[in-house]
Amino acid sequence: MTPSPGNINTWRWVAGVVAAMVLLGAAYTMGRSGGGETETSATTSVVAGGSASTTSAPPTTAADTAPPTTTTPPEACTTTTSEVTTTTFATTTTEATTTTQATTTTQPPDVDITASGSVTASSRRCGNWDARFAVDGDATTSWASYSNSDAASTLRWAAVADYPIAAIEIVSNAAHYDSGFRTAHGFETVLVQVLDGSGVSVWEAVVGLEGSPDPDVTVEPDIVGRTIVLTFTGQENSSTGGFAELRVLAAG
Ligand SMILES: [Ca+2]
Repeated sequence: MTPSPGNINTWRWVAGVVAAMVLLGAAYTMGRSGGGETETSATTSVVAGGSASTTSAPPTTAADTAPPTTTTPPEACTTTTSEVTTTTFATTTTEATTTTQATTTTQPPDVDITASGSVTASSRRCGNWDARFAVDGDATTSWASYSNSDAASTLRWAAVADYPIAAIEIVSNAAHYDSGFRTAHGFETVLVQVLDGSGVSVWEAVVGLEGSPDPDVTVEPDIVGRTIVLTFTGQENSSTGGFAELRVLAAG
């Protein structure tokens, strides 16, 4: 049988309906199987005149949804420190610095050379009054002249070699053992001379012997000599006069 045009249209309509149903079924199946993803578009508002970029928020993770962590507050510090430091400084510094600078230029002492010479006198009184009593080291004995009061009396000390004559001392009769000879038995002046080896005077001095007893005399020729001559004038007694000791000192 030949289909009529009316039947043909009917069949076309039915076929279209069936096709549509098939497509709908297929589409439903795809949606159920998860083959499609649902996209969520973020809404972006663009203000007129401006620009904006959109960054999708990262997917939420489990950590982001973890409950808040409970933090234990720190404990109070109860540390007790007991440090008693006792430092005793008992430093005693005693500085007893004594600096003694006694710079003394000590010259050697003079040397008594009286015994190195021999003595002679222009005259002598009888008894224990000769010239050696003027160099015996005893102030209680004396040499005494035997002469007129207006004459000069001499006593000579002579060595056999030259000496650096540092000092010459003359000791009076003040300590004589005979108290009657201690006064009024001296002289008024004495000339002290130092002679060299040839007998020439190289040093001399006149010393006054005022008073009675006579004063002790010290002269310091500080010269080299060999002989010493003492010349006394102004005898206090009419017939005699003298002195106790002659000391000759040489430089050390
Ligand atoms: Ca004497």
